[in-house]
Amino acid sequence: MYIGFSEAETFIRNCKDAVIITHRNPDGDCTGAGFAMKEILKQLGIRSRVVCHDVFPKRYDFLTGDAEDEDFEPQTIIAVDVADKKLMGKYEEIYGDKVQLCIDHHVSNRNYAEKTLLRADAAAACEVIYDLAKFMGLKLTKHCIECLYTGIATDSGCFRFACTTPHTHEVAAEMMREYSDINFTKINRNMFDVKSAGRIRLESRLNDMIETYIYGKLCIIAVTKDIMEELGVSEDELEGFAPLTIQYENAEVGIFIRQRADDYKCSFRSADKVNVSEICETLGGGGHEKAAGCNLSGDLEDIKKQLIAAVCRAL
Ligand SMILES: [Mn+2]
Repeated sequence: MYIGFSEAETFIRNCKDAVIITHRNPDGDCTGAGFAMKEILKQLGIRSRVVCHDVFPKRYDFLTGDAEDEDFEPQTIIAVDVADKKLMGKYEEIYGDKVQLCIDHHVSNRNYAEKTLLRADAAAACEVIYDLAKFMGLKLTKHCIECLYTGIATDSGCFRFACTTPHTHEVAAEMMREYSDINFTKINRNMFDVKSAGRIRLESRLNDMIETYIYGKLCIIAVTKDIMEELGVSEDELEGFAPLTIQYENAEVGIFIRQRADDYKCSFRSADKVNVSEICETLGGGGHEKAAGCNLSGDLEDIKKQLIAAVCRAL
């Protein structure tokens, strides 16, 4: 059931001992949303812990903090930025059918939770949480704002992607005005400019690996386990490279493929007109109009053929 802010507020104020679930392959938005939510609940005197199928990447250490989680039997299950319970990974089995409140911004949200606060026009789940906290009249902590700002900045590609609305800028402006002691420039530098030596080497290697199809309208980069091993990079270091696939001036669609234990994760990007969420839905995935994904298993060359055919149909 879809709910609005006031019902979400009632739920949050009355919940206790919460588990907050984020999606696998955590990005800045689900990490920020999870830990902002934890901070908000703490402010309300409610215990919670944030869980994720994967380990949160090191660059989000400033959001996750190092406080030990309290041990409690959860009474409340909340999901943030999780469009589909499948994205919970190992937590799907435990909590997948028990989510009481989902806060999300994906058009493709599967409505798997008892109550869903969905704002498909928000640039990030963090933008929804900020609006909700404002609605609730809460004065957020500095750390909470750092979490929320990071989620909005990362999901909007530093306020460049089409999901960025006037309201997104207004939220960021409000944050900067009211929390002048936060180093927003540093957050953006760390999220967008700072790279490990391995990542820099990887980026140049990935640029060399761009394959073009359909008269250059489709660009694919496929990273196999062998290449990861050769470059000495871990899987979480491959986050955020999908935009490389739409750098070419003629590119309409880009697909960044990475090999995982038993399948290939395919991240789609649209340069302008093509709705990649629709393409991904035909392949069992989903996401946003301009950024979506799906997971395919089998032989890499066969997968590429399947992807090229799907993009061809959409062009
Ligand atoms: Mn998000």
